[in-house]
Amino acid sequence: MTLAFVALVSACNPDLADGEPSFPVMNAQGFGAAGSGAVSTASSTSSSSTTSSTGVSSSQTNGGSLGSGAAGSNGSTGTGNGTGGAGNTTGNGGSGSAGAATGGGGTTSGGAGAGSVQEPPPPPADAFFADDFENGASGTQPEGWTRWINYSTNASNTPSDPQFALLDDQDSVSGNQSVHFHATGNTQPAMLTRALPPGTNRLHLRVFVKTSVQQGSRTPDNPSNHDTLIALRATPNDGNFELRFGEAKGALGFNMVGPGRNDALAPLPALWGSAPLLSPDTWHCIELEFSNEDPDRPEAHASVDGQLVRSVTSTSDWHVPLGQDGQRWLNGMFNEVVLGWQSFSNPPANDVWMDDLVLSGSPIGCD
Ligand SMILES: [Ca+2]
Repeated sequence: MTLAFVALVSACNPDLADGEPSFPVMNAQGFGAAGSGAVSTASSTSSSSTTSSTGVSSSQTNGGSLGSGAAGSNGSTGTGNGTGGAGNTTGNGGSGSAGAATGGGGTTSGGAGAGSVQEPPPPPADAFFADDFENGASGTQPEGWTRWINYSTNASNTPSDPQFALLDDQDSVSGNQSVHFHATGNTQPAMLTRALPPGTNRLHLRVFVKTSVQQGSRTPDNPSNHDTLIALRATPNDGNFELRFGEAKGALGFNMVGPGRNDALAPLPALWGSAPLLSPDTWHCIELEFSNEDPDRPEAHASVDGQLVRSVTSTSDWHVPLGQDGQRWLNGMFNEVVLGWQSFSNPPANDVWMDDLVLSGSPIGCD
């Protein structure tokens, strides 16, 4: 809570294979200091009847006791039909609600920029896993997860390690804790993995993420190519067969490795370095959807704070041609879900916090 470049450069550091070590609408959840209200916009769908106004949260601070919604404008005559914007959490927020209605100009009122933390919505009925990272003591590995740190499920995982993935009571969306991923070493992963139910071919994932390093809208450096926050993995304890979401050449996007996947990136080069982005040090709601119900038409979609930021629905959405085994690029990927941080960019170090993960067969939502 993301230009044009040379098209066929290697997706990764040419000296490093990926698998080789050497290497809530805006739902920021804030805690602490007061946040600022967001601006709501009002639009008229016709000149005579309906006014709708949708609150859009803008940037937020980390904290918020009380955000106030700003006034919308330009309500027109007619029936107010506004949608209350989410003043979720943090100090963000407010938003506009109803274009009011009578006779003359409609009005838009600032919505609730409530200072209290808004808990995420309950998981949908077909959710099969949720973790608010409240179980276990701060500084310990979350229960039910396997670590994948320094390319090993057996690596040390303590607060003094250069890479760790541990519960943290210093920040959270829900409750008092989140999971904190810390990485300092080049290309070294600080990650947790968890098996998916056998037979999964559609996955919706919702998680709140705060990253110290901005993701998206960054000029790709050399060898900057991709950073992973969330992934699907084909084989336990193997980072060489994955579909990843994070940053790809300075833009929010996907990267994949494995047979015929060719370290492909999405978006295409024309969008490398472009927005949207994950602003740093801010909680963002990330929603991913992966569908392989028709293996000939796999799809991956990513949304941030309720806005779709990237879709891959065709092999031509990848920046390089795929091999034969890559044509059905989601085949075999639904064995594990991976959370954390791994960077093939420069600098690679980062601190990432995540909270309120839900895995489901249907959309989950942010607020
Ligand atoms: Ca929590």
